[in-house]
Amino acid sequence: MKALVMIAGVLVTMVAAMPQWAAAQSTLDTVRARGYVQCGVNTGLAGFSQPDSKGVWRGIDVDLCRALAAAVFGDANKVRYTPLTAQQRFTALQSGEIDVLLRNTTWTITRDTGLGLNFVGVNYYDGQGFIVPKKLNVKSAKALNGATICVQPGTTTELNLADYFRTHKMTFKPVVIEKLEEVLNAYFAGRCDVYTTDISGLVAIRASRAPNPAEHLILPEIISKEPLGPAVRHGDDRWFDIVKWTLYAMLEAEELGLGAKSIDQHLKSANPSIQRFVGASGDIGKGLGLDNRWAYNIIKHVGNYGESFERNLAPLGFERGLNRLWTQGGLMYAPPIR
Ligand SMILES: N[C@@H](CCC(=O)N[C@@H](CS)C(=O)NCC(=O)O)C(=O)O
Repeated sequence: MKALVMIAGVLVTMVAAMPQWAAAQSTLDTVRARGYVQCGVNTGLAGFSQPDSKGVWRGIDVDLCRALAAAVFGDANKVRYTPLTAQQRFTALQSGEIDVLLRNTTWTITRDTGLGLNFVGVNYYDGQGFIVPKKLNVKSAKALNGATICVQPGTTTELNLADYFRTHKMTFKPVVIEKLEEVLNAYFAGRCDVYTTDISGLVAIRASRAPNPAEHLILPEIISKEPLGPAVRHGDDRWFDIVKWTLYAMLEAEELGLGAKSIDQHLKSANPSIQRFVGASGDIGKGLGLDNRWAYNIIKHVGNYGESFERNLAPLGFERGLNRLWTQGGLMYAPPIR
């Protein structure tokens, strides 16, 4: 009897410890065994993740997903995408349907501590704003008292909106619609006076979706901090490291002046930072459980952060702003790759 109780006790302890252990081992192994990275992305937001006219996904979130595939497989095409609304995104990560959430998601403490996930870093520093048709003749968010406002549920947007109006002792009528497509139809059809989301979303939508972009004004107020970045599951440390350093490799490459076209010319560079980066010296890739050419592969096949920004966001009218490198007055700063 005693022996039985003891065995049961040991079993219970093992099972209790298992999810941690399994998660710590598994995502990199799962990705390798499966042969591709499954990324949770937007349902389609220009500049971040959106299929082009040929059905090829493009955007800075897509580039980060491709960079992960390049780091793991040496092939940026070993990726698949799961389009997710704001409300679906965290469940998809928790359930294991996706390996990483790369979908303009704001890093907040409650998401970090309450949802069983870990934010990896920031790939776009943003803030929330408002867009209005110019014909309403509104020049400031402070003049929005009583407005009808379109917003998506399950977002920080919804919460900041309520805070902002309460703080400024104003009222508003929310029109809450889950799907981006539908909320935009509502705004462009005049079912709400205002649409609110991250300013990146407003800039992208005005450039890519407005029948006439010049008819819409993004108001000057930035009402929140929205650091957007990838998230992985809690207890998935090895995978967490890989996603984190993939993002940092893209930033570091920009700082080192290494781009998709130029990196091959630097393979024999005498600069020790570049030698480590391209895997010519040291065992940095091995430390991540990857090939030593992991970072070279990212840059060769996808490019550095600045190149991704130029390709995806600059054509929509985005400024680098806070997303400049720290050496150029921005917030983008990668810890040393050494
Ligand atoms: N950053 C905010 C908002 C993110 C968000 O979902 N924004 C909307 C508007 S730009 C969006 O991406 N919609 C696209 C979709 O639903 O697929 C958050 O993390 O809650």
